[in-house]
Amino acid sequence: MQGSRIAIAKTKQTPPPSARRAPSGTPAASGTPGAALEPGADASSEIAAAAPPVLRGARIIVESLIKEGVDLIFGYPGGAILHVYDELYKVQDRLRHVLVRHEQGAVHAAEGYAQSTGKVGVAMVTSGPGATNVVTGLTNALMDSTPIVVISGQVATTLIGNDAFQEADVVGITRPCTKYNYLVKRVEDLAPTIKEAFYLARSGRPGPVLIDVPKDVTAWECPFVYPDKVELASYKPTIKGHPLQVKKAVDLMLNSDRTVLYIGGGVVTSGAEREVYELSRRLNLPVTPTLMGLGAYPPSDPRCLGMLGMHGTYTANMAMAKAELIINVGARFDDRVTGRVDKFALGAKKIHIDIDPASVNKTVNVDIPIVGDAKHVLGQMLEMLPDVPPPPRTAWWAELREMQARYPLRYKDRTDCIMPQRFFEELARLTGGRYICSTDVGQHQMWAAQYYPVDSGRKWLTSGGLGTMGYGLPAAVGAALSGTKEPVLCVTGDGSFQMCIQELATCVQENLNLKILVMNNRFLGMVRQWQELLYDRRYSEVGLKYFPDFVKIAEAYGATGLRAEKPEELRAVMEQGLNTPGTVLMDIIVHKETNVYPMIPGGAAHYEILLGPEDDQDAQPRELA
Ligand SMILES: Cc1ncc(C[n+]2csc(CCOP(=O)(O)OP(=O)(O)O)c2C)c(N)n1
Ligand SMILES: [Mg+2]
Repeated sequence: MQGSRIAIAKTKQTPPPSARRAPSGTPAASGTPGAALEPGADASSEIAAAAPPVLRGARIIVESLIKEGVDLIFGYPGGAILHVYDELYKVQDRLRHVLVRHEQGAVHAAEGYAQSTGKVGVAMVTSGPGATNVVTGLTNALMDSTPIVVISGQVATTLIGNDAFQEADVVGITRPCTKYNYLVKRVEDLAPTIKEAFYLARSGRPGPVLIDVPKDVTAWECPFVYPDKVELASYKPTIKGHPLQVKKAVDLMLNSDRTVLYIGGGVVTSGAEREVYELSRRLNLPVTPTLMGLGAYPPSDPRCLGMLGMHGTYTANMAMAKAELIINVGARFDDRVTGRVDKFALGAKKIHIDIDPASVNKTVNVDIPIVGDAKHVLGQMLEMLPDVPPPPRTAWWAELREMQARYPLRYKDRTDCIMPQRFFEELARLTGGRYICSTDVGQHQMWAAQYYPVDSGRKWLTSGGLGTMGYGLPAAVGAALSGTKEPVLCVTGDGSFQMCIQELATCVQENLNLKILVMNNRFLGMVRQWQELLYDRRYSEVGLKYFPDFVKIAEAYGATGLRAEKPEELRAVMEQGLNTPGTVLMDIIVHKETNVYPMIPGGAAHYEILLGPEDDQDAQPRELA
């Protein structure tokens, strides 16, 4: 985590203090933000006409957001951010605010919006508890390289450090979980800071940026000019790969047989799907995506080995263990992928393409590091490749095909209860993987990753790095508000769903076309699985002894609730749920004690992968709750 935060040397140009005006009294009195700009007026035309309009800080914030092209923000108001909410009220026709029910929901919604659109997601919260509630979301976005900007209110500059009401050291608290953060103490700094924040959030390795704005700064006035560029001498992300490194990598690729293309979320971020496909096609390379890279390569393509990692396919993991060359594009050798690092892919040379220099040689030393944007670097590689037919790699493919035939993803279906894998197969069959799908964290997430054939990286929303239970529903809210016409799926667990369940109100309030599928195993299933396998079945606090009736909860919030308990009900309930307009919750009761396989236990090597029992040993469900 330490390496994730960027260091920036500041050379900021700000207008002279004389440009600043004293606050013009009470919030009510300062409600008209500079005579030059009436509510709803277009600041840009005013600016072009004459001297810049004098606006109060709150108005500068909303005008700056509009200048950045933001038309939707997620948030929750409070005292310290009141001036800004007052301005939001006046620009409703240009900047839509969606009221969530918890600030964590606002940040995850901004993440879901960002992930599904490629744009920067924005959240706005008040000081103190409002701001501390965003810490999980910021950390989640940092780990998964999601571009978001969070604006938090702060107590007035005169009160900072006084233990004032709803004061928290938000810059201190969020320093390790943001790509960068700011405390803005002068109204003149607001517009340049917002410009810079958006640039930092979306450039290089994207990530979360927080801007903490004291209440008096939002009341002060100054001329509003939105900068048209950002100059940061010490922050210049490398886009183009070093030509010599690229050449070395291409030579190695051309001279290696047992090669694997290992792709991560960076492929989605840089929009390098086509280049990855081309590289795989022209070199006849097997491809394995990480959890974050799902959708970046067509799952039905014969060269796709399926997901890699702790619950990845046997073939994908063993391909890494047996490879002589691994080409990592936009992934970060996460421990869920490498397993035991000192035993990881010992026979393989490694090429690593990553835009973040801090991610290179961090956990795994590589032979050819290439810092640069994945799309750009792969483009350089494709240009260097000779125009010859793809190499057959006959022995390598034969070995991989044999593994695939021997150890496919499999499970034993049952007639007396719904097997979790059956749930996902049915969902895949009904949707073809074409809908945006968010997940929560746990067994359902892994089965979704294994069975939901998502056809684009931007349609797959999951908390990979942090593994945040509670992410799924608000992330789906953000995606559903991104302009998609199709339904958005949220696959969640009975535990995870209860972590941000309050966002059901946001779904109904916004009349979202959202289909929530609760894979209800009455357990914190993934933890139970570990306790079963690694703690001799001592189930410690993983059986949800009380759980509410999710159908009634959905109805209480004004959504539609459906339930399937028997295998013969599954398809009909899913069909009905997917075809019912608005927000629908499907409570799917599945077998309680099924495990996700394959599984590489934490700290084990790839070759220590555990396979599922061919015959289901969970045939007799054990009651524990
Ligand atoms: C906020 C948070 N707390 C705790 C965990 C640890 N954890 C990982 S998976 C899991 C169980 C999730 O249960 P559920 O949502 O029902 O999913 P299932 O595994 O049963 O599919 C827990 C507690 C976590 N990932 N996130
Ligand atoms: Mg569960």
